[in-house]
Formats: sequence, structure tokens, C-alpha cells
Amino acid sequence: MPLNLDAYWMPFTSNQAFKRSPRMLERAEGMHYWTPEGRRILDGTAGLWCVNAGHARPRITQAIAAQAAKMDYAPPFQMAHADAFRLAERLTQHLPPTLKHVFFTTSGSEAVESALKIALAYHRANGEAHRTRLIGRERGYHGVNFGGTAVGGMGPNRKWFGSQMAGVDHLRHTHDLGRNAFSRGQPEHGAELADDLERLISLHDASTIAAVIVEPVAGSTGALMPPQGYLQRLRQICSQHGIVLIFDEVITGFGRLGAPFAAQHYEVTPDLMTMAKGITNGCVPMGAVACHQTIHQTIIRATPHGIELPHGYTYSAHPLACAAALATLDTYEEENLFSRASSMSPDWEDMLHSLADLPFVIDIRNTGLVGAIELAPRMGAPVGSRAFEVYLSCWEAGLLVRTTGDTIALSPPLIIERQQIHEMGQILSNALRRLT
Ligand code: PXG
Repeated sequence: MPLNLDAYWMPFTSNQAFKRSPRMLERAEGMHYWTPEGRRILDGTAGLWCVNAGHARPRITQAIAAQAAKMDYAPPFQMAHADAFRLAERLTQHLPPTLKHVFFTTSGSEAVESALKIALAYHRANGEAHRTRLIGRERGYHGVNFGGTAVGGMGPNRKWFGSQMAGVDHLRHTHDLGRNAFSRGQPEHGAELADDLERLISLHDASTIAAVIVEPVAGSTGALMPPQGYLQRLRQICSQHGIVLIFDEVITGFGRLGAPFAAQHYEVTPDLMTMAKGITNGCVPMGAVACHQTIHQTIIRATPHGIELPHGYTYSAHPLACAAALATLDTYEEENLFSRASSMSPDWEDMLHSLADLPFVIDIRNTGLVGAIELAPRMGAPVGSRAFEVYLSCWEAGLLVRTTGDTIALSPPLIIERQQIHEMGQILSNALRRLT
């Protein structure tokens, strides 16, 4: 019987276009997907920035199967299972030393909501309940729940959803093609954009501001690297004014930049850090918030009896997710995958920048195993029409890429080999040459 495509309402998808011409995946292993027709597709995006160790790793899939057979589910409120503690402890070994506690969620969006609520709870517990304002950044992406949508800064994701949350403001974004186009790694210009926070502090007064949330590398908006000195400056201003700094590391975590987290890569430690995706190699949904010891202690000590933080999810620290995450960490550690993005980065960078002279390319950006190719918008056509054409050509040629607006974003599994980087370059180059 032919598959009925009607009932499934697909997320972040043009449902009408997809259902006219579906792209289906059936199987995955290592660096590749296979379609139901048996076509092999090189995974240039690690699924959606999450399958960092490559697909269907037996150690991880076996750990999930064994856990499902042993104990499928355990309530996380007022009871626990040992792997939840083991996993939190293991994660702290890869975190900056002051981030000593981990709160589990089911996704990146929930990690963001949890981090925003922990920041508010911290100020309240610390006698500063007047700090309620949350600051995000233009072009930021922090998932799709109400808090994340409100602090997020991608216009198309916000405009459908009313007034979202009161008391939110945004820093300016850091994208500056005029000064920084074709930068390799961190762009040179733009550290002063962090001073935008001083402007918002003058406007609202620091005593009203709870937290600033940024992605160290803005992913969904098209892979924008932080200008040199920008994150350091943001850290300094937050510390000076008692504002909680949250790094949303949902895509930068677990080796994407060549260190466990962007915090180590850029040598800037936030007070709270969100993570998801690569935490289980994408196998089982899971997110987490890592917390500075002072934030954790302040909240815990404020309530000597009873529940200290009335927050959590039915699936917090789900046994299958914990089993997957522990096996994922074993894999990352054994294969040194947290440093692999930096050892592969020179080849990756050269491949990307070799595309710089092709038609309509107006910027190439890269860091670790992240890449972005920005195209000139097509006059009179919907935003992103050129990038989507490249996406379709790559799909036909057996390569999976992502597009956002006029940017093609790349983030392959960290196990990628040099030959596969070369293959990606060939397919991208052919697709770009065909553009009109
Ligand atoms: N924060 C960041 C920085 C993200 O990148 C989320 C939060 C939300 O995570 P969940 O697990 O709730 O989806 C994300 C998600 C893209 C793309 O094309 C990126 C994400 C999701 C969908 C598409 O770059 N990141």
C-alpha cells in the first residue's frame, strides 16, 4: 500500500512542497544515510548537528537495547536510578571546573527553558527577585518553547506567536559581511558589539536584568562565529553587573569546535550552559543544563525543607537516554572525538574556502567542523531560493546539507575522513556552478 503522507504535520518543513516531492530516509550507518530506493547519502550535517560519532554505533545502540530490556522507565521525581548520577558526574569531567551540577531535560528547547528558570530562581534565592529581565541576541536560536522563542532573534520564528514574554530585550547580532567576509575561524572585527549590553544596562538598569543568553557560535541562523574578544567582553560585563551568563551549547557541545564545549575552545566560562543533541549522539532525545556551583548552592540552600526547584520533566534523566549518553561519552573518549574537529579543521577550512570564487558566493565561514556558505539573495525570489536549489542538487548527488535563509550550513559527524571532506567539496562545487 502506498504511504499516506497526509496525517503527519512535519516540523519546520514546507509540508506542501515536501508532500509533492518527498525525500525519505530509511537507514543510517557511519557517515551515511540510505534512502528507501537504496541511494547512499553522505551526511554533511550529522543529522541535525547531533550525530557527532556517526550513525548506528553498536556500543550505543546495544546500550539502549539492554537498558530498554532491563528497566524501560523510572520516575525522576523523589526517586532515581544510578545511571542518572553516573552520567551527571561523567559530564562534569568534560565541563569547565566551576560547572559542577547537571539538570536533565528531554531536548535543547527544554534545556533553554530550564536555564532561564534557574537564572530567575537563583536571583530570587539570592534576595534579588527584582532581576527578571532576560536578554537574548538578534539572530539567536534557542529552541521553540515560549522562553526560547522570546529570547531568540530569528524573525520568521517569532512573528507567528504573539507577544511571547514580557521583559525581554536583545543585543545586536555580530554578522558583518562588510568587515568580516571570508574570515577563517573567528572574525577580526566586532568585539565592541558586546558593549551593546552596556547600552541595555543603561536603559533597563542592571538590577532588573537576570540573564544574558547567547550561542557561542550562532548555528541555526547560518553559523556565525563570535568576533575575537566578543565573548570575553560579554563575560566581563555580566560579571561586573551580577548578570547570569548562559551559553547555549546545544550545537557547539560535544566536540563540534575541537574541544568538549565552546567554553573551553574560547576560554570563556558561562554561569549556566545548555546542551542536547550530541549528548546521546542523537540516539535518544535528551538535553541538560550545567550549573555553576554558586548558582546551585544558592538555590538549594534557600529551601532547607521541601522541593528546592519546582521544575522538571516526566522524561528528565530517562533511563534509555542515560544509557545512550554514557555509551556516547565512552565512544567520544575512546576515539578522542573531542579533539578530532581541530585536527580535521585545516582540511575542512581549505575545502570550504576553495569554493569562494564560485558564482553568488558572498561569504564562507568555518570553525572546527562547522562550515557556512552564504549566497547572494536572488532578486524578486523568496529568501533562500538559491540555497535551497543547492540543497536539492546536493541531495540528488548524494550529500545532505542544511540551509537557513541564503546560507548553506555544514556540520558533518566528527568521524569524517579527509576523502569524504574532498567528496563534499566536489558535490558542493558542482551544485554551486549550476546556480543562476
Ligand atoms: N538551542 C540551540 C542553540 C539549538 O541549535 C535548540 C536550542 C533546540 O533544541 P531542540 O532539541 O529542542 O530542537 C537548538 C536546536 C539548524 C537547526 O538547521 C538547529 C536546531 C534545530 C533545528 C534546526 O541549524 N537546533
